[in-house]
Amino acid sequence: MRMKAAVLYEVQQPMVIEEIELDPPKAGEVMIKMAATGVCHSDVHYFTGHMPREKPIILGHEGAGVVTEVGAGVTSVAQGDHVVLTFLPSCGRCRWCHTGHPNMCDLGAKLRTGKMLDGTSRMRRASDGLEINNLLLISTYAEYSVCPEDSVLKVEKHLPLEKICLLGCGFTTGFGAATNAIHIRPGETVTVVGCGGLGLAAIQGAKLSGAGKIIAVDIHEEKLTMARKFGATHAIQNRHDADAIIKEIEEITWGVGTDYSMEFVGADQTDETADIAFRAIRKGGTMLMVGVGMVEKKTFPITPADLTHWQKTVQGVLFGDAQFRSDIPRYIGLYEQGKIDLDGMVTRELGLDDINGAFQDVLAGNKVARQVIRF
Ligand code: CXF
Ligand code: ZN
Repeated sequence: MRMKAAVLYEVQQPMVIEEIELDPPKAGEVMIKMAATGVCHSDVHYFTGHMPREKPIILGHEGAGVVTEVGAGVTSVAQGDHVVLTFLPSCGRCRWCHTGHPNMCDLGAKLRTGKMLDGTSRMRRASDGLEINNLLLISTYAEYSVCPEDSVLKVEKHLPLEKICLLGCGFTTGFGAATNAIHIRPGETVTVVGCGGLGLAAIQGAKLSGAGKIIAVDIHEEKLTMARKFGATHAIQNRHDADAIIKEIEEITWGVGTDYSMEFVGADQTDETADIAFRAIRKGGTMLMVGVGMVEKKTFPITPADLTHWQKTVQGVLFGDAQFRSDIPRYIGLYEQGKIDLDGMVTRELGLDDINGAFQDVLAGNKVARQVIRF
């Protein structure tokens, strides 16, 4: 079948909206008519080349839609079902899926190829048959996605797909970091460095866990305003003076530092923001590294003594350490009770044709929490 999609041919060049020929799902795959997809900073890292990928490629890695067709052997969804698409499939059979960490599923090793799990592609340029790579098996910047059954989760039909699409990456990554990877006790203190979509979700997680002080740090004043709205008790503008920021955090925490910190920047400022997050925590505290960006650059600015003398822990977290088949339903429950705010995270809705402008707005950094493309 034919569909419209946004194709990236070269880094930092506008994506081209064009006709793509999409093959039907093979065994274990499903076809989804996309309803909505979020613009995540990781997509922008693929666009800028900070996270290299084979091109041409259709980006987009969080979404929601309706199943239109299923391949042989598919059992968990059927035509007409509503689903959330996630960027990390879970096979349910590997060691990691079996030990409570489907976010580390062995299928992750196959996500970089741009091909489906059988090594072939389902997408070709309609005009000449040129093969198009997929992103993380789901390529959601397209009217339809053919992806593995293992990448989708059935959800109830009354839910707004243009909001719950955030559960496929951004919200779950941030909220899960704050609520799965660490266990904040009521009254404990947290520093959140980087207050885009992920950071704001983490602030919601920290608040719901009963954190006593949630200190938001960001370059942009607008992001700090949003951070306060989602539960930050303190906001510090990052004017590239780490010493001043740490001094302020010490003042807020009676000279102790926070129990936890989370770093959500992961871009070319990581050496600065990781330094802030690391120094923000108290003796024996835990820092979570969640942001990704300059994946090939070594930026982590600490010495062994920084760890040992203060007995600090630094932990990486992927996809919020989430078990998406049980965590996403939990988050939906919290959303329906009004305990988490997905609606407020969506700062703007747009069409697929607006995608290049949406990426520029992410790069500008100050305007948006999450932009959602509706089909
Ligand atoms: C990332 C994590 C690394 C792979 C791409 C997606 N998470 C959030 O965007
Ligand atoms: Zn993402």
